[in-house]
Amino acid sequence: MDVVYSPAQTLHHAFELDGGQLVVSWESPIRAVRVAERLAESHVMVEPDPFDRDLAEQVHDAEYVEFLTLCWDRWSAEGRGATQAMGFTWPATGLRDVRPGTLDGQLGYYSFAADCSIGPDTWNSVAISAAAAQTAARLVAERTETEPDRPAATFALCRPPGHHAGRRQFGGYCYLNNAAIAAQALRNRAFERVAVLDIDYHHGNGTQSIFYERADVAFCSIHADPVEEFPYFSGFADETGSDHGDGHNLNLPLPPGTGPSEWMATLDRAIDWVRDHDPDAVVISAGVDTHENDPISTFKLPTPVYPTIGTRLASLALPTVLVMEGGYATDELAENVAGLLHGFESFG
Ligand code: SP5
Ligand code: ZN
Repeated sequence: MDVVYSPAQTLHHAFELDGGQLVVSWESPIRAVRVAERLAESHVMVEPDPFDRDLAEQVHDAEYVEFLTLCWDRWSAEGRGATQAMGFTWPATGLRDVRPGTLDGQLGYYSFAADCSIGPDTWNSVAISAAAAQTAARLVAERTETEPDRPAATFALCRPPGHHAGRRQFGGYCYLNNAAIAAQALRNRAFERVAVLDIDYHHGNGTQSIFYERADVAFCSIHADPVEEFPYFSGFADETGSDHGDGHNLNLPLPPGTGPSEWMATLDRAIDWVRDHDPDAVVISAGVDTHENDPISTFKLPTPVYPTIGTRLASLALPTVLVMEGGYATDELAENVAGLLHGFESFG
């Protein structure tokens, strides 16, 4: 399969509040560098199309996208360019969800976590990362038209990741929701029903919330139980969708420390659920922070399991956009991602 990626996605770097201190983010540019180097040995690398802002505004509020584009300029115009922009107060329960006029107020209004800052290159990398997902969806749509009997698949090497970003909230290292953008792009083509299957270690709260009331995009996530793990306030098993989306959301939380046999059995449940929804195309939120050496996660998947995961995903036999999400074990990341793709490609 082709890989969509631009080196401009490495320009962004951020800080996160961890253990009471602002530190360099685990979500480092080296992640993309290593994965791209590795995949270039075995795959055709494609440059992303120009960022489609109208498409992004189908899954994000236009005012939020505008905020992201201008945030750094406003921050540096206030003379604060020596640090990165980050909120410090949020409209939590009991407070009013009103949009403030000042930058500090808006940074809180438009985010939900202090693990995600905005610097001089953030918007550039974020837009190009989203464009990688958008382009992968276009390639899958076009290939499905020319070869309808052979399920097309493309890998969007997204960095920064996207699945925590909601309609108007950044957080969890995510600013624009790449997987949601890919799913919407597929919907805008010939695909009537799309399923997003999220295998990142963390719950894809942003993707869930974007599609929660919609029947045309189903969402299923396997992740660490939010009772114990980020994002804490979303990802419980009783979140099943609402309004038109009722029954179109499935969360499969697992305890910290979950190992490969339990995780693979859960993947089989997720795949059965997706198949029951009979989608025309699928988006995989492909995080590999489930790996046993991941520095911020607790699952225990060993490297040799990723090809098996890829093969199972391919057994859906559907047009597929794979979107990279998390994965912070920088020494093993490229091998795990390559293994996932090779396993996918070996199916059939
Ligand atoms: C896309 C994605 O995987 N986002 C994850 C965001 C998680 N942010 C909170 C991380 C808290 C990490 N605490 C680590 C303690 C290890 N010393
Ligand atoms: Zn994650």
